[in-house]
Amino acid sequence: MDEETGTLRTIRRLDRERQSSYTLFVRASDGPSSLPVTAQVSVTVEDINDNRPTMKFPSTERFVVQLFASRGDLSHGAFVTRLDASDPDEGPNSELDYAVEYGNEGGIFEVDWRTGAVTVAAEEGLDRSRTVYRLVVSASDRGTPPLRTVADLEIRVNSSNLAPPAGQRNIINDNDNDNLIYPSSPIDISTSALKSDVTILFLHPDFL
Ligand SMILES: [Ca+2]
Ligand SMILES: [Ca+2]
Repeated sequence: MDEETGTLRTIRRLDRERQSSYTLFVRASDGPSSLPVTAQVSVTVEDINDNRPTMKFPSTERFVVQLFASRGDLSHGAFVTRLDASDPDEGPNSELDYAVEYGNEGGIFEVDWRTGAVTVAAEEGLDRSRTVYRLVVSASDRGTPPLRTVADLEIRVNSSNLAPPAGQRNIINDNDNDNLIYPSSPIDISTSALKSDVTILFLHPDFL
C-alpha cells in the first residue's frame, strides 16, 4: 500500500485456485497527533481460465474398455463407458463438454456432451468382425477462449458367445498387446470397485 496515496496493489500474481479472497485491515490518519481510523477491506479474486481440463478416464494408464457380445454390449444404444474429467477453475471456466474428436467415422459411437456417457450409435450395433476401435476423445471447458484436453480411448470387442467369467469382469493382459487372456482363477478386484458395467483394463503404457 502506498502510504501517501492509499493505493493498494498486488506484489505478485494472485491465483483464485490457491486463495479466492483476502481480508485486509487498513488504517489511516492525517498526522502523527491525530487518532487513526481503521477499516476492513475485502478482496475477491475473480477466476480466469488458466487450467485445462484433466482427464481422469481415459488416462494414459487406463484407456481400454472391453465389450462382450454375450452381454449385449454391441447392441444399438448399449452403454460403453463414461468419460470423466475435472477442471479446478470456476463457473464456465470449469464447465465441461465431452466429444469424440477422431476415429468415429460413420458415427458408430455417440458421446453425451454433458455426462460423457459413450453409447453404441450404429443402428445395427457394432460389427462383430471388428475387434478394436480407437477413438480420440476430448473434454473442453467453456472459458473464453475454451481449453481442451484430448485422450485416447480403445474399445475392444469380444464377439464370441461365451459369457465373461462369472463374478468378475476384468481380464488380464499378458504383456502381449494382441493376446488377452482370462485369468484361470478369480482375481482380487471387487466388482464394486468398477465404476461402470463395462470392463476397464489397467494396462501399462509400455504395452502399446
Ligand atoms: Ca478451465
Ligand atoms: Ca482459474
